[in-house]
Amino acid sequence: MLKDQILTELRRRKEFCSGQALCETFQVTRTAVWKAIQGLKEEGYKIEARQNRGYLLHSDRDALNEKELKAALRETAFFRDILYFQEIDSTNKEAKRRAEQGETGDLLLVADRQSDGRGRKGRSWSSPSGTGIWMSMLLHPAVRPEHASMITLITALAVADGICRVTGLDVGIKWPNDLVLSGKKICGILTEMNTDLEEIAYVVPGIGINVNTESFPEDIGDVATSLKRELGRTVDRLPLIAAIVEELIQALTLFQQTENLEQWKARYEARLVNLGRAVRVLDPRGEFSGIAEGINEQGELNVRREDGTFVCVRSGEVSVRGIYGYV
Ligand code: BT5
Repeated sequence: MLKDQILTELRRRKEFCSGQALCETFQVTRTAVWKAIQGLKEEGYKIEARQNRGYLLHSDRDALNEKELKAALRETAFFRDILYFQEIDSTNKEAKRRAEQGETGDLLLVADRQSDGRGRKGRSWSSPSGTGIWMSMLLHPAVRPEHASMITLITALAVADGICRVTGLDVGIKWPNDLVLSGKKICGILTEMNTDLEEIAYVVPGIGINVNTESFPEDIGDVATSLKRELGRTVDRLPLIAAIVEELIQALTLFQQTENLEQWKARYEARLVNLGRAVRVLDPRGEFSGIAEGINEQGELNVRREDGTFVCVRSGEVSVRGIYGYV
């Protein structure tokens, strides 16, 4: 395809390349070149056009599209397919739709923008274009339904490890589903599933990461941060997605064999920002306060209540708030 040929040529040249030269190289018209360039821009490539000089491709490591994504993810065999959407309502919703329509393979779905991104309990998740990683997996794991909630914790740890590997940032985990830096949220995880008593039909862990966000909507300005804000520089999304997906594949493969968190407990607790801190458990059956003392092998948060009794708090049932602010 002309688009691919032009992309390869611009990459090779690493400097301005005139429209005329491209026409001659590929034996096509100016209009065809112009159209191909527009197409590449729509796919997210940053191509500068200057009069008398032609076209220049700026670093394209951040261009998100299906081809780049598949190229960046070496170990694609884990997923039956990798899907990219420039815009979609929500990657979680799309994953569930595909499952309900009969998709039996595992999928990775990545979007540049979500028009209706969601958090837990239908809360909205800000997912603008060009700055974040909004992705979901459609999984059909061979694990018992009561063990599925551990997938959220495993996902959180894998994402934290991936971010740390690429950026060096020491990402914390707020049990069970938030990643935090400087006491603010950089990532949220929403795991949805369809199970009956006997088996899991499918699980959809959805991951939202603020990567290069500079300013947030007013209502989340105090609680949200991004990797760029914390690092003071832009982070390319593609290598980050690749590192995170690698961690996820490793962890999920191992989890299906063990179905408990024994292997992860120590590493999870090392990142756990709640550890040793006061938490308020927002249990619909009655709120209570205590000190978070770590997790058990089922992924429950161990909380010592003020009266000295010990409670294992299951994820999915409750929210946990730090008594002093967000964490
Ligand atoms: C979450 O919910 O943290 C889960 C977020 C999951 C998002 C991913 S993106 C890909 C996939 N597709 C989806 O539609 N969802 C998943 P929760 O713990 O309920 O937190 C939601 C709250 O976080 C909101 O009520 C806001 O206060 C705040 N919030 C919204 N957008 C945010 C953002 N971009 N960064 C940080 N905080 C945000």
